[in-house]
Amino acid sequence: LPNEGSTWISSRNNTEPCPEKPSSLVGPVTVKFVKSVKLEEVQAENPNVQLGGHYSPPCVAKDHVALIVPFRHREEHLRQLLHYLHPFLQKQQIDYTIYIVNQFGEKTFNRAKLMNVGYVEALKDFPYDCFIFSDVDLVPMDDRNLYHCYSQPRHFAVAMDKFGFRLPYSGYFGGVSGLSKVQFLKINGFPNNYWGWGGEDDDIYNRCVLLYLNFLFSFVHGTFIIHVRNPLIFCRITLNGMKVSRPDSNIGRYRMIQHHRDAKNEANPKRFTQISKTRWTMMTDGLNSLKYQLVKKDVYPLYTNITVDIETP
Ligand code: UD2
Ligand code: MN
Repeated sequence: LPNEGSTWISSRNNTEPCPEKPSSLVGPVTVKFVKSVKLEEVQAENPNVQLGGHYSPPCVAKDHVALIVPFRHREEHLRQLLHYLHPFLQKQQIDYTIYIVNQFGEKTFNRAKLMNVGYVEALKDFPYDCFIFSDVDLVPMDDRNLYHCYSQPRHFAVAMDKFGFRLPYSGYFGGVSGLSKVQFLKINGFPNNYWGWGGEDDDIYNRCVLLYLNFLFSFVHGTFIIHVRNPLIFCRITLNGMKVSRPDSNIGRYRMIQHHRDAKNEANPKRFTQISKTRWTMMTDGLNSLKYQLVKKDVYPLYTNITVDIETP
């Protein structure tokens, strides 16, 4: 692994910062899931990707991105994702590594907890400052949708084919999202308690905006006076307030590989009550309460695999 003798070769003898908008971008890219993909082919097509699924552009990138994918039994989807994503990210001149976080065993799936594990384990390899969380079955259709971090938590997958290329509701945060390390720490990471399908993305959305709402709330209820009298508190709360940022819907376009609901990922019946309580649960459920057993970590040519036992509800 990179921190053990550092096997990654930095192409940064160049000290030029990467451009805001690389000239290699073309806009819409064709995404078709027709033939099945072989990993050897993807490897041959991407000679500049280094062991573990790492790439450094020939310029100094703004952030170091860990791209984290929650995973179990979706091998064909993973091959498609790697086939499209590696060329996409290199064209964008992103400094990145792809992490596949594979849930060990056959118990109920937990997407958000796997993403927390990805965050913690990636940081053991390298001091990443940006984390992008992506479903394994979502492929971006426009290379201007830049996979780096923004001044606010980013929701990338705004226009998916399965929702008629529109945002299904204004608080939607599913599919692909990205937070800087600072933003991720502010919200105590993601929830660990959403077992099965659904709700965890809304909880994450709540975590991001509640800090902001909490500020407005105290503003309305007069605590604001105290905040004004005590500029330290005022500044702290104001700075914590976050909003979600998004690309234009003509740029944030995605195709999802069609699939059925997986076994052991049935809809979580508790999700509605859970979402209504984020405000009270977020500071005790998250990164600070994360427990798991690492089963194994392997570096493959196109990605780093983390197999993890996240136990059961
Ligand atoms: C939607 C959201 C997703 C998440 C989910 C609710 C879209 C495109 N995505 O996905 O972000 O909020 O609802 O939990 O609307 N996975 C596996 N193996 C499994 C089960 C899940 O690898 O057995 C992973 C995989 O990365 C998959 C993701 O979890 O893409 C989400 O699961 P899904 O694709 O079955 O759910 P979907 O498409 O409704
Ligand atoms: Mn899906």
